[in-house]
Amino acid sequence: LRAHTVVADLQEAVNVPWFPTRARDIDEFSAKTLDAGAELEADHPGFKDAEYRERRRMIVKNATTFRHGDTIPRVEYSAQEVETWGLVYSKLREYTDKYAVSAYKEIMPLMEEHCGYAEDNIPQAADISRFLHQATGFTLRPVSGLLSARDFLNALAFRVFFSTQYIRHHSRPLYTPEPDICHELMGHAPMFADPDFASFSHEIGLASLGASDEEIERLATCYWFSVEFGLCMEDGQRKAYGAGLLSSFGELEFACSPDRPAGGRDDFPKYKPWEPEVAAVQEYPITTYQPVYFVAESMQDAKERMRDYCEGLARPFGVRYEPYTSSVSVDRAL
Ligand code: HBI
Ligand code: FE
Repeated sequence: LRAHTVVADLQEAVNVPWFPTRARDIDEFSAKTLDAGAELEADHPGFKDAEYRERRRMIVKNATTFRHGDTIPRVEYSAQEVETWGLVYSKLREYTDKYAVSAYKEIMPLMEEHCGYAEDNIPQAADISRFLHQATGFTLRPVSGLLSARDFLNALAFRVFFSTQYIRHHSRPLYTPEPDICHELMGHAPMFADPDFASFSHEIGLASLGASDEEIERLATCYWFSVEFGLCMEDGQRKAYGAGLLSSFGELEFACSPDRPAGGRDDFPKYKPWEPEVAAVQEYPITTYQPVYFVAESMQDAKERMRDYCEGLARPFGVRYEPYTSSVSVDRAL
């Protein structure tokens, strides 16, 4: 209650954008998708498939009615959906064995055991959410489409990760223009069971609360080069922890293949050490493989550098996370 009063005062005094201070405040913006959510662009592989579009509308209903604390409704996936999942799953299991960080490789068998991950079964968000909550306090929350970067990052401050429940179109099993369950559940979910990665993501979330539009842009770019496309050294080799890599075997190999000559070639990526202040302003394409990757020394080092960057941000107030109540308290003095 006190945090709420302080936030209202702050907004009036210094023009700080509204931000959630309790996990249940996420209900206020969880349905504010940028596109129509269930509607598809003309170049989407499922655009002309009326049955696919109806299926998407059904599935995203879960997201629009969901309230904080609810159990995520189960989706009964069709044989065709399971087949698409199976194709992606078997391919990615093979490549992540080679190129994923060890945390991912240790967590994945646990998710097969406890969350129903299998080639012939699509795991349920409800089971994954329960598993993650026990591991690091993270939970999943269903979402119907893309949110603004601010809203999406704000949820991370409460250890909440927005996750779609629909799958890509069966005509292009190895391609998707947007997040789908293959990306969320194979790419993102396992990493949230890792304590250092969870804290890393939480730091970005806390820094995004009430941040300026410019700072949101920089934090979203840090997110891109870490949570989506981050690499980390292990035993002298580059391994992937970013979900954009872990859910794309083609780019995973492109980014982590060990035979990249020093000095590089134009068609090979460039590698830079993970420094959030550098990553925050690095340009990037969204429709091709990344020309630049940032490589952390370890997940712990990535987290500490992210925390240092966030501590250096100028905000006219401080926030502190209160784990017992999943809320943030706001201090005026800074
Ligand atoms: N919304 N549902 C959803 N999923 C994302 O991965 C996502 C988003 N909105 C914004 C966003 N990602 C990016 O801007 C991140 O860099 C924050
Ligand atoms: Fe993602």
